[in-house]
Amino acid sequence: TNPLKRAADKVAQAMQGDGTGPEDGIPGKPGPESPPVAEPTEPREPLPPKPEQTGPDTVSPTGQPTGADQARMAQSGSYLTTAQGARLYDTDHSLKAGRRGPVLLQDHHLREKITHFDHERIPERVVHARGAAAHGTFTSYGTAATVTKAAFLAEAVETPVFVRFSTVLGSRGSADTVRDTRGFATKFYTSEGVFDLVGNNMPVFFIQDAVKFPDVIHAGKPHPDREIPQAQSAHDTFWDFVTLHTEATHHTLWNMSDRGIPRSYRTMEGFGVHTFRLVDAEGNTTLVKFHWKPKLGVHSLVWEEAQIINGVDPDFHRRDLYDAIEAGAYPEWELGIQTFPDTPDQMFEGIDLLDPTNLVPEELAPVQPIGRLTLDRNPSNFFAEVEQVAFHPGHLVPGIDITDDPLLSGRLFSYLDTQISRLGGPNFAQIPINRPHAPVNDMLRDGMHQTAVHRGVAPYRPNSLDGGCPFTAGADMGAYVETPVRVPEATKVREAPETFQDHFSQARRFWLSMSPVEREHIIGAYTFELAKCYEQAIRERALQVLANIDAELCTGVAAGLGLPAPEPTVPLADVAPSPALSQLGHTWPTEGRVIGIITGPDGDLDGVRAVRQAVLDAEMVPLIVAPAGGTLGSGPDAVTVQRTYATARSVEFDALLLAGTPGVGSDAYGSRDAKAGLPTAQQATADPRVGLLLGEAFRHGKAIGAAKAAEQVLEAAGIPADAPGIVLGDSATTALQQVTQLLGTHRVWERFPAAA
Ligand code: HDE
Repeated sequence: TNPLKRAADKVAQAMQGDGTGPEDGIPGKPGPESPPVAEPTEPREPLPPKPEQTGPDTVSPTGQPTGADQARMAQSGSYLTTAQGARLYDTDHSLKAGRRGPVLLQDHHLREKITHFDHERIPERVVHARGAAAHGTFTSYGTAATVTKAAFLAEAVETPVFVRFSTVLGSRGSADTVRDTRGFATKFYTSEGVFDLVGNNMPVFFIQDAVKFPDVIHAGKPHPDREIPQAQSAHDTFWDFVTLHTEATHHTLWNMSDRGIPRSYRTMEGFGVHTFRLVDAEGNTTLVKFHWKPKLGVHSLVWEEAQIINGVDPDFHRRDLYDAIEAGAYPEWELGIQTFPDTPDQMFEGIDLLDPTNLVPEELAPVQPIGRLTLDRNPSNFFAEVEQVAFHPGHLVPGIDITDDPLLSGRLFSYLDTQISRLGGPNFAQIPINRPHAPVNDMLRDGMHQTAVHRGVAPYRPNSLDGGCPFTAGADMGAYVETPVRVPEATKVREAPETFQDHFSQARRFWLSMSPVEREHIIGAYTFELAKCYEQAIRERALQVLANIDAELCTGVAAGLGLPAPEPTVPLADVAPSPALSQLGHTWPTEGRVIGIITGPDGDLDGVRAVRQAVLDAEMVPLIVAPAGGTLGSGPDAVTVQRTYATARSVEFDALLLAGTPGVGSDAYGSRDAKAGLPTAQQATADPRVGLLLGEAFRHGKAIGAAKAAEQVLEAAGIPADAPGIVLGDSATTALQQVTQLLGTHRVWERFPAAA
């Protein structure tokens, strides 16, 4: 018997649609004694590739359209093949000498499959390894056209973008809601080539000179001996470094503030950090700092919430971004610039613009909006897009230039270099997600993973054999021409400018700009992190740094550590607060916020339905929490339960509603016989998990709405009905309106002790 022949016959049979299933003797199929295997055997027409499977690019590295090629690469055919395109009849069994015999080395499919699998992983990013990303569009207002000739910033130009958010310290599989800086990197596929704005969610950096980057990262990463802790700054090496290297003081303070634990990527600001130089068509230059302002406002978690989420849902931010986009709640930011005259000293109001540990208060230089970013499409393949995207601060377009910020200079080297080991060679710009949408016509050739088939014989200039092509363009033809900035006559030194020596006044300004609750959170964060250090000397040194920022901060942390608060060693700077730095005191849109609707086994279904609809009408996300899964009620009006008491945790909700109150009144909440069906709130009272849900939400400053009669449930959870942010209405639906208003300020801030 020829197994191959029989397999081929089998497939032919299946194609005729007899559908009898596997037979005895087909290699890899069970024998007659085995039960039939339920496995599809009938090939069907391939599904058409999903639109997003065609990838974001429109041209190949050689300028050829790539659509057809990409569709070919999508997994969409009916027959499984090898990488060489040979059809396979079995992928479940190795080729063996007899059923119980040794596996044969000649099994190419086995070797190809395993070899490829063995090499599926690439090195993760040395920093910013953990991230999530989305596609979208940037639409410019044209307001920057007065200061830059960049084509994508002219009026009403739409530019496709890909944005990747990330943490810095953790590895690829680490949790999202750790205390850390977040990356906010945007790739603009402009008509003049790719522009990357590789920023963070904090406007300042730990170091002033790129040569220190390995130091700060080695200090922040897990200890080299035991490789712990993961994705944390709460350990000795980090605090050892940032207390010895006091230029890190300002950034560290940002990390210890609520900015270090964002509620969502959608509620983060982004900053270009460095000062950049914009150039207009006449060659006039303006210094700028880039800002991303989220439409939903800047919101953070509270520390306990962040820690719980790390266990309950380590993918919290990734999931949030993906879900929001799938739900059509497209995240939006406005891009803005602060502009400064390009003076020879590159100072503004006494602030050195080349020092990346400095920010310029918005009160001194307002952020002027120049365009809007909307993220509206999730990646279709995480590896191909999110993992392989390669950003670089040196990917610039005409009209945007760099300054001599020494941190930026080092980055210009690093980002190109790192891709060579991460993406396996110099041709990473040919990977679909990295391909410019502008035509590419370079003379770069060969190398690992070259996928272009270059034509012509003269990849050099000057040449006559290719007719002198390609030609270089002038600035009037859109070439990137560096701005002829004067470099002062100087002597080679390894030294920083005098103005880089002030390490505390900007930190003090940030501290003074915080509201009492935000200060309380900062004190809590420093106390937590330093208490996790083993070395007493490091704690003491950290207190000395804090004393040089502010006495209240220092004494607060010292009290928590049980140590004396030292006196400052530098005069405290006389700086004015910048109210724009505080996250409190504003009202924001609430769309996309998540409302937990808690109900009992026999909750008033109409009430639940009504409040669910009201939440949807308010463009928020209702999640029904019930004792068990499935649906509430039956038939077409049944309400799907999204979370059970066992799977719900307060941290995934922005506010809670106690819903389903049949026959509001004492009867509904107390005296009815359990067997007759417990009303909603009675069940809630009885279940400690609901008590925990309410207690946590209360502690974390979340609005809680309920029908008046649910007061007892709140009481049982230890929540006074007259506490701030507790809304009692005739029904949960009536309470919702006020709950939404409270959500506009993100949290019920009065509940935090500092506000009392
Ligand atoms: Fe980065 N940084 N960085 N960084 N950085 C990287 O590049 C580096 C700095 C930032 O989502 C790496 O492709 C040096 C500041 C983001 O793919 C690497 C210095 C800011 C991302 C690198 C800095 C950033 C990175 C690792 C000091 C905010 C993630 C993988 C001079 C303005 C991009 C990679 C993504 C990634 C080097 C400082 C932001 C090693 C040497 C300041 C958002 O090249």
